[in-house]
Amino acid sequence: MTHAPSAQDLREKILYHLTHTQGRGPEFATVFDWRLAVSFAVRDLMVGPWVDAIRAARDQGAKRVYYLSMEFLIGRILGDAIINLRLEPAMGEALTQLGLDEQEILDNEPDAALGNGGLGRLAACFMESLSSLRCPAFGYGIRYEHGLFRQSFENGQQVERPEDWLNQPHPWEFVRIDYSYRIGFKGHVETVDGRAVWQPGESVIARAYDTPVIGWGGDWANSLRLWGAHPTTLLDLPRFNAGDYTAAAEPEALARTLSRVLYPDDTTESGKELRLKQEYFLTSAALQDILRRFLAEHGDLDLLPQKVAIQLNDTHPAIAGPELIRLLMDDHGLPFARARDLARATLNYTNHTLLPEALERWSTWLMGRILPRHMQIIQMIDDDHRDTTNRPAHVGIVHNDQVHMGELAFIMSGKVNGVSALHTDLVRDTVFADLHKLHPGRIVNQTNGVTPRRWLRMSNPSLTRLLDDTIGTGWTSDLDQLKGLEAHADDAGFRDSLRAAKRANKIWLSNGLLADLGVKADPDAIFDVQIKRMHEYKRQLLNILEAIALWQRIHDDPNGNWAPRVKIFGGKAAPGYWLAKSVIHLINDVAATINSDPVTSKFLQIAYPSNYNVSMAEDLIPAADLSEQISTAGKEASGTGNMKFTMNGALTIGTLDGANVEIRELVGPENFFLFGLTADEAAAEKARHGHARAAIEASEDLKVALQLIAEGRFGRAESYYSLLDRTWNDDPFLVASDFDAYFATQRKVDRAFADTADWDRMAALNIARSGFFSSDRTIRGYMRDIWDTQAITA
Ligand code: 26W
Repeated sequence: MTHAPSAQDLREKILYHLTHTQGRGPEFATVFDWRLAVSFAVRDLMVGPWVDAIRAARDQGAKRVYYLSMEFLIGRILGDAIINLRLEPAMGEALTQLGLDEQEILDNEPDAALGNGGLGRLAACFMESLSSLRCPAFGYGIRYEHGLFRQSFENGQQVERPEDWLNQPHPWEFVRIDYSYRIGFKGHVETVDGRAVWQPGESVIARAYDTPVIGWGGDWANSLRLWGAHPTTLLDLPRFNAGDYTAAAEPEALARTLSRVLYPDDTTESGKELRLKQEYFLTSAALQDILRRFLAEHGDLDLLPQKVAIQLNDTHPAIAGPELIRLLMDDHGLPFARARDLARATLNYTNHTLLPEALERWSTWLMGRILPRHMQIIQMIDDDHRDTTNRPAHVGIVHNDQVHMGELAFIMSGKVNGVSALHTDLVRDTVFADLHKLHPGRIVNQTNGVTPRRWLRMSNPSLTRLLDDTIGTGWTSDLDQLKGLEAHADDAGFRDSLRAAKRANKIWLSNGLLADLGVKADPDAIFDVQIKRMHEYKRQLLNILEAIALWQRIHDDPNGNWAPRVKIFGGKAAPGYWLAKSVIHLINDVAATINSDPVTSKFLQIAYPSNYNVSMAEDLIPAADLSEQISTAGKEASGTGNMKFTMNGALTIGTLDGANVEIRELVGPENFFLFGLTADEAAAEKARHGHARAAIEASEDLKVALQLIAEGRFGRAESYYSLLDRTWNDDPFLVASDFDAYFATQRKVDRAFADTADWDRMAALNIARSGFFSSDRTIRGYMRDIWDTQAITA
């Protein structure tokens, strides 16, 4: 960016927008008015680099990256834009001069919660890194009117309410009515002079809404293009005039359902017709827009793979294979084989989960009804793959009247990647073992990463100041520079400053927990944090059972030298996932009993703030001492929260799962609290009949904890009979088998935390060695190994 505006400049720009955009005088302005005025002032500084970036990419005929995702878990935008435009400290000064509280202004912005969890947040981190690396790219998603539901607790149980971030003006988007595409559904396919012609039975308009994504340094911005659904006909006037008002509005209502709400499931495919229509709505609009831009710059379709790289964020946009072939064959007259090769050389697919219930399969009946032409093309792709490879009979896309979207995405992609080293090995050895044998070089690994701008510089100013003072600011765009901290890990002064930075965050959080939840969180206690979606494989149950066992131990020896601990949980359960919801209920019931227990309350407190989201993560992670990454080995594809905690100086207690393996390798096994079965051992244990009961019988602590629940010490025992029954008789995620190891490791954490110098040294080394987990490194890997794209230097 040319020159960083001064506080004076910013104050004038803000007052300009308050008057001219908000139409308010300062004395009448609400926090909302000020927040909009500040946002427009900041946005003005983004549009220049944005327009320049689009122009530079076009003028240089640059290869573009297109990231197709059903989810972008963006969170708030204002704070991140201020950081990336390098507007601090001028913005802080300007707001103070205007008599405004910066945090209050920032907190007034609703989260853009257009995602469920890891996959959606990764997409948002990737967009920020693509801009920070000046890599020409577009993110394509859906402009859901309602993002992930708002969670509240009633009698300790999760209640969902619609989220409506758009019920107020949204300052960051630009509507692009000139970029609108017709999206067809249903109908039938005719053959006209030998070419297939699809006659859709119904259609909607996809309209583009663009949000600039500014990179670090503020001199490049890419577009996040979100599609909103609009009716082809606004109002059925004859019906309206006939007084049938609801029927008259039906076209509008029907169309808008396509972008009305985000599906809140993050591991179980819904199988719902509307979900398939949403996936096609996004994919077709994106591909039509990509081909329009490509053809505007390059006439020859054979150049497509040289100028376009498309990444499919899991199987959700996997219909892209058949859709691109349809557009190339039916609209551009290419023969199948050429269309197939061009599509395969352009498309790439990332797998984010091995959970069988998360792998999308659509019935051939539903696919044939909603997308008749695509069902034909899917069959052509499957037949062609059968005929051009000597694949075993059981391998393929269509079988048992279902279209397997993972296989379709694999077969139609140039590169397929997993999201951590362990996960990619498991992808090769399990879910895609047969296809891996047929296409040995296709699967590559790209271990996930997170953006250090939002997850360190923006959300942890106290640590950021210490880093800047100790090693300069270069780490923000080159995270490997954190390595420079190693030399300071043995310096008591540095360690004290590190502890002071963490303590400042803990005190801030402690005040919030007291005010909002009435929980007394002693800043000298271990802040032990588990924040992520509620799911059995993430084993929040193991964590709360350990809390109950510890509580009992303290009762057995109230004068023991117990390390004070505050357990903090955060996470939503998919509305239909009743078992995860009963774990939420249990955590809240256990908290109610333990927090008010006079014998133990000074040693153990449990806090579960509701409505965990990106903004809450930004508040909790900087204040954490201990990061809970305790999934059953082999189940968490990567994890990204684990990376955020590590670079914020929290130590990890975890299993050898997902990216935990690489975190432990890089920070040093001695600076990581490892426990539990490995992925292979877990698979063997799971196959062992009666493993649950045997493990429980062998663990006194666990048996007591389960007994206390069954006795109704935490709310009504009946609420947990099915949870207890499943744990005793099934325990599919080996909570019982890993319990004692986990309990013992937590006691190790207690002892380690007491040695403040050593703990701080370990924390310093975790930060110093977290450089690898920057999403800049990850994106450079995709650019090198998958997209073959370069950054635009000048
Ligand atoms: C069809 C329903 C559905 C929706 C979302 C199924 C599966 C998903 C996602 C793939 C679930 C998800 O978010 N996976 C997480 O992706 C992260 C980013 O790669 C990983 O770090 C997590 O380990 C993985 O669980």
